[in-house]
Amino acid sequence: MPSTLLKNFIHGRYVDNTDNTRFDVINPSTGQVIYAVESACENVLEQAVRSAQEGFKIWSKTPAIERARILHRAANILRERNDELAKIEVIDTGKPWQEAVEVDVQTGADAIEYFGNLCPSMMGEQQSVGNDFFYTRHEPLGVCLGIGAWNYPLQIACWKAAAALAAGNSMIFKPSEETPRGASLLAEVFIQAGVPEGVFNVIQGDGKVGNYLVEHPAIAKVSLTGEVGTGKKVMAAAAGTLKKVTMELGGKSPLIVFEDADIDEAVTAAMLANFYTQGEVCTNGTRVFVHQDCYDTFMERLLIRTRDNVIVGDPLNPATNLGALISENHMQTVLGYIESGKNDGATLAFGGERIKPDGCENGYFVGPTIFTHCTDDMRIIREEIFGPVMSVMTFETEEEVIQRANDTIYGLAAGIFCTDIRRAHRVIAQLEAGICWINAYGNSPVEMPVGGYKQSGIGRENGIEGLKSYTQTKSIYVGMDKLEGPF
Ligand code: TXE
Repeated sequence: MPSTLLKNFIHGRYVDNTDNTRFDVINPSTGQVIYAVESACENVLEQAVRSAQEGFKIWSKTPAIERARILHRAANILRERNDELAKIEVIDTGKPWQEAVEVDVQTGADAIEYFGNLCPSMMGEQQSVGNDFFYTRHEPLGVCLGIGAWNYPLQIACWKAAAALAAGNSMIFKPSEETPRGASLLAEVFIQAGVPEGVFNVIQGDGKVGNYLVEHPAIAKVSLTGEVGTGKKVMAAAAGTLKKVTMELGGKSPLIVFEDADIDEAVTAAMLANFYTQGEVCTNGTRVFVHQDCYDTFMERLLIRTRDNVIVGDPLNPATNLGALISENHMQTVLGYIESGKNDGATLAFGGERIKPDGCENGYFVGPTIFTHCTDDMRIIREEIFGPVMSVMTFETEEEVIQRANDTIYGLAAGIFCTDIRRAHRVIAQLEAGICWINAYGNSPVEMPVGGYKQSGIGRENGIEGLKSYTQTKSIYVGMDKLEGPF
């Protein structure tokens, strides 16, 4: 495949579109076009559906142990190609090499291995009812649609494909138009590992291309990772054919630091939850509530470590730990939020500027930014910024901070730092969030189901629950006595 033009991947090969629509992909750290992509036209989309239906017929009848074997091979190939694939993620997303080389490919491979392990464990139940009995079958759904966001392109494709394929489905995957390559490379790896043609197709394009398949009657389920607004559009479009949906959406999550917390760990968590992947992580703890009794110590250490330890630069430089935002538009959005924080009266305690690192002067970098003296009504407190912008507030009582933490339409994640174990479990049980951490932040092992409360999502990815979301249960009742009736 020439590196300058990426096409749609259908039935084991790259295919031409018939309307010549294309779009460019830009390296966020340089602002340069790196390759062009052919958008999927209607012909290509219908080809993808027919191919996925063919693939489903074969794959759903492939013994689970064989599906497991093939998925394990795919996981091993991903691990062998870790560095090559990580570099592609860095160039497409602008995220630091030091993250991608450790996280993006490995967490994708882990998911494929984990769901491969679960394959043969998928069993039905049986129960006697008098002389009769019933049993259940957990059957695949058919052709599923995965739609990815741009912050973890390969990982998101792996997380959706792993569960879908393990359950015996086929999947058509549309990556974000910002970061198309990772999913295509996964499709190549699956073919190399022995996944039959059509079981995992990759189509390219924007929301319109995605919407075509969301509305398509042959698609049984949609799994979206994206913004809340997109989730509402996709769910509405899916309603036309009553598709199953899994929605992994945005958040504005609280990170609560109690007065008995280990302050150094709490500072580490706050920096991870706001500056890792330059803040482009859905579960980020962007509302940092610090108890008034430890606020001064927390802020002193946070500012010193932000000044001394955050290195903004060329994402390919192993020393860089804060990379470029995904696009010029998104950089302007983040800078706009910073302006709104200042206009609303928050104190800009650190950063707030566009950065032009040596050699990356045309890249889309915003430095680590910290607001203090924020109030709950400010836009930077109510809306997802999806950039390296931390908003810090103080609180006095447990009841107060729980009420304020829950005062949001979102409910994706939450973190607590304290040493009083009773308080930790008492408070976390009252927080309206689906992914929670106590004295930790951001870890998301594939064994753990993840997903949001309230408007942050529907359903769960990963864990056994993630596998079940790609099956449907059939109950079969067997009459063992002569059937009688009143008619
Ligand atoms: O999302 P967008 P982005 C969230 C994160 C942030 C967002 C950033 O919180 O809100 O994702 O990613 C396609 N019909 N999460 O900007 O714009 C679009 O082409 C069908 C949460 O990419 O919503 C892209 O492929 N498809 C997550 C995808 O939707 C449509 C973790 C997402 O685009 C469409 C990571 C339409 N009408 C990021 N409109 C979690 N909770 O785990 C757009 N798309």
